[in-house]
Amino acid sequence: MGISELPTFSDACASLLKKHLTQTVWEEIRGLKTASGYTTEALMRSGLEQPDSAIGIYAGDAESYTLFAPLIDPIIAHYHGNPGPHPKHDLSTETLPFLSPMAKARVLSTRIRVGRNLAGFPLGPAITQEQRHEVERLITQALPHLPEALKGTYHPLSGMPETVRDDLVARHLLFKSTDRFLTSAGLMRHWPEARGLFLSHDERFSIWVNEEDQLRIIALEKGGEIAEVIACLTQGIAALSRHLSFLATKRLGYLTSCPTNLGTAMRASVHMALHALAADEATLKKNAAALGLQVRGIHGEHSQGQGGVYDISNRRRLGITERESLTRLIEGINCLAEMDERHPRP
Ligand code: ADP
Ligand code: DAR
Repeated sequence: MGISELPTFSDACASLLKKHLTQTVWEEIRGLKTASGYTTEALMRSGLEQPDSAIGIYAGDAESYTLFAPLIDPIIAHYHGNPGPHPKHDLSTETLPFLSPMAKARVLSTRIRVGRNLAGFPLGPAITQEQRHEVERLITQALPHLPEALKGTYHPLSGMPETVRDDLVARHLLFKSTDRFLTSAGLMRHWPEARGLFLSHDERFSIWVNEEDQLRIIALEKGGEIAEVIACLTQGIAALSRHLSFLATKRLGYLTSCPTNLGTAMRASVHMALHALAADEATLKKNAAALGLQVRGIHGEHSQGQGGVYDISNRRRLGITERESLTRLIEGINCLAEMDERHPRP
């Protein structure tokens, strides 16, 4: 039975769902359902069940982005800053700036990932058990076409010993198996069926299958050689794109289950030691936000910094090219390094 009245939120809730679900918007979207059966209630379930959500909604299919536009569009504009039509993708690295020596001395590792979802299927929150297995099959059929340098092994999550999974998560190579926001969104249904990790033999390239998005294509290296990491990622994306079709539109770029990942669906992050700025994490996050950066803990979203090391990444992904995102990230990292250098040590 769907929700009949405008949902109410606690005073402590600060989600974009709460901010943009006005009475007018509610009357425009209440009782709607997409062709794959995704309802208004399903769209909002994560934000209603997890009041500490920052965003609070997940799309269930491509149609969600048009049918529920009265609610999703203001959330997109709020998060991505009125992005306009998404520009042509640009993964070129020729004109990328360099990390300063101060920044390079602080950057421990670099990870760049993109989210992708297969055309012809709903997104994770609305996909059926059978469709999720079909997505896994199509992706694993494309893996042999990866170039020699990216060859590796696909590890299904089903049957993976706990100790192996824990080790891969600890080494930042595999997604966590519990996330209450994803659970509320229906993204953990039939877990761990049809979920898995492709890992190249040198562990520089990996693909997460059927986590928050159907693919997270990832390149990860020690140090701060951002151009090398994006080159590795681009090689992998190009090979997969020759065998798989991805959900995308002119307006929103690559479609993803969470609206924060639309557009490039790229999050480029460095693990950065900021021993002086770590003394005041709230100020660090404010300064990073002013530079268009997001601060996460060393185990990603909803985790803590450790020993002054944080995950610093680009915040925006829509209405901006990959090259522009990387340029702003590098410039922002250089600024943070300078602030950390100048800041009195605790
Ligand atoms: P996503 O990047 O897919 O949005 P998370 O923020 O949860 O998801 O990060 C996923 C994993 O990637 C976490 O284990 C996190 O520690 C790891 N990670 C992110 N950036 C880096 C980095 N620069 N170096 C090493 N591991 C990283
Ligand atoms: N936890 C959800 C999603 C925020 C963005 N992170 C994603 N998509 N992993 C929230 O609404 O806070």
